[in-house]
Amino acid sequence: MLLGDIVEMWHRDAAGVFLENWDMVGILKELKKKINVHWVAGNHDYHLLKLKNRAPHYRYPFEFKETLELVDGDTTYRFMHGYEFEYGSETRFIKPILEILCHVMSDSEGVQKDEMWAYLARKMSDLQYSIITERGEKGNLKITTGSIEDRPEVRLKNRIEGIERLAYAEAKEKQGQILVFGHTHHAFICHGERLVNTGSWVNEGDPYNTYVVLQGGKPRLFVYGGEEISERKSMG
Ligand SMILES: [Mn+2]
Repeated sequence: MLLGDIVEMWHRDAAGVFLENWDMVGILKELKKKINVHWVAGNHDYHLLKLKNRAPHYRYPFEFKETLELVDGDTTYRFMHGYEFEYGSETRFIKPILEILCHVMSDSEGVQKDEMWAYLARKMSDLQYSIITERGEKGNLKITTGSIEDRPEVRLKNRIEGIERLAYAEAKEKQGQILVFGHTHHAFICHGERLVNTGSWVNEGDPYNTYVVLQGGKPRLFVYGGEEISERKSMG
């Protein structure tokens, strides 16, 4: 199960990023001969949802899903990337914007930001500036500003708790389900083991290179080539 943001389509030409990562695609295609490989799209590779297999005309090596449920005995594992928990009720408005960001094709002449990207990022930043307001602890109005250009660990730093709280509320709602998400780069399994974050393979998180094994209704979190993370996070 690949849980989204596998490739960065916001800052890169969509064809270029896959050419550059062709070895990864090859490895996944090989893996597909032995096991089922599922790919849930994230906010940075959102455009993949548009790639639908329509034989005999279009044949992609994977089906790309927005969410996916897999049943294992009495347990249903529900997979989603998790950007929905960042955007909350704004999710339906942000989706067309995610799609546009994937289309910017912004590595023209090998630079990270072309004019179109710079323009959109500025517009998006203005938009974020006006909508991200929240109440502080003591009822004080707190205005948090952020830019879509910030790297995830900067952009999400003060928001991870809120994202995790929304994800936990979602997980609690559905009995017999384990909700598995990513997006925040912050790996954990909650007390009661109803909510799991798989972490990331970008070397910014602590720990990173984490993965989750789901078997018999029980999630387990590991560092690749390292130990199992057996502590469980209190969600209040
Ligand atoms: Mn994401």
